Amino acid sequence: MLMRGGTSKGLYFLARDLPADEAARNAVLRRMMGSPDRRQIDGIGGAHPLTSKVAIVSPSDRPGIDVDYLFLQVTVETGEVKDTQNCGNILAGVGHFALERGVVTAQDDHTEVRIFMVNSKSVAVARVPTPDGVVKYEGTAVIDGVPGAAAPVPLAFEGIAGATCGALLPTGSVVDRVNGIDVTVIDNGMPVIILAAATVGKTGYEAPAELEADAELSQCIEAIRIQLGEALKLGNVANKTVPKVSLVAPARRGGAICTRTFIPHRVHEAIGVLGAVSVASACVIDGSVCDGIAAKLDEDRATASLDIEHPSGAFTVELDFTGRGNNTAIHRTALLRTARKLMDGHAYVDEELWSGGT
Ligand code: NQM
Repeated sequence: MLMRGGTSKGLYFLARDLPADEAARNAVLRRMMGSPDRRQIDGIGGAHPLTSKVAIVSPSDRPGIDVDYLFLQVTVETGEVKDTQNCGNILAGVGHFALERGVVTAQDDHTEVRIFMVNSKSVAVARVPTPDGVVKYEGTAVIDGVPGAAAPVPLAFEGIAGATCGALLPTGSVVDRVNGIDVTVIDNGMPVIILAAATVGKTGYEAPAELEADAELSQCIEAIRIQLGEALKLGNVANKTVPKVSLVAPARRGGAICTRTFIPHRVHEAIGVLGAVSVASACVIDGSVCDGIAAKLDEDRATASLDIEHPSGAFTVELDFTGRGNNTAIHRTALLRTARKLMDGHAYVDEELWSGGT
């Protein structure tokens, strides 16, 4: 099934419909998407990292969990298939897909689908509208970065802090200095390196294409990523999709903070779901790079609803938290997405790929 999940688009499969062998599965997926090729002309991928994504869904045997969701990124230019990151946008369609395929039984009005996110070994709960037991896509919810309106899908997350790097603040510090630039490294579901746009000579309000065209900036960001990748025990991240890098600046449209996010070699047209959650989390941590740039929160705060501005609008993240600075703990994260079924059918790849050919 081809679905839009949040501001991304991808192919959704039941695990049993793909080859069990990982190499054969990846060969099928890259061929189906049309990679390696910048235009993905011989496949159904959308020729951008945000539209070259895959969700693999299976019934779960974990207690209290309905389905397991494995996210795979098919790298447009190289055809590599990577499972190193999670994706909260594609996640937005997983509940609908599981209901459509009969893996989960619809309740009346809405169905809560409990999803184990295999990449980050953490749990998300999607509240899918199912009036009269039928998945509903039409509605009045609007998310920035997607034209029009659709049915709302509230998502809540459990246990996402440190999902990839082991701790909310994986370096153990609220701020680190790398190559002379202050950064906050944070992992609340997605490892993100945050730096003030001004420290790399940017306003933070540039268009994604303008940032992508700046070779000097790309080199500077990549050098920081590579150094921190080693420090975070992620190995050589030159060829990995994490950590992401967000440049932050004061909000311009009444939100909490403004972002431009490298994912990491293209600049996001909006911001990833868990990427936004990680930036929002840094906004509630005293002394982080966001402190002094983000809108001030009340002193005795324990919850926050933060509008994370991005190139195509803003993304609202709700957080419940305790503690301050290095001792901050985030207990609840919730947000709103929409998703839409676009197409359901057969995609064709060379016969021999199904049996393990490359
Ligand atoms: O951060 C893009 C997207 C994403 C990831 C990326 C995402 C997330 O917008 O949870 O959703 O950062 O590669 O799909």
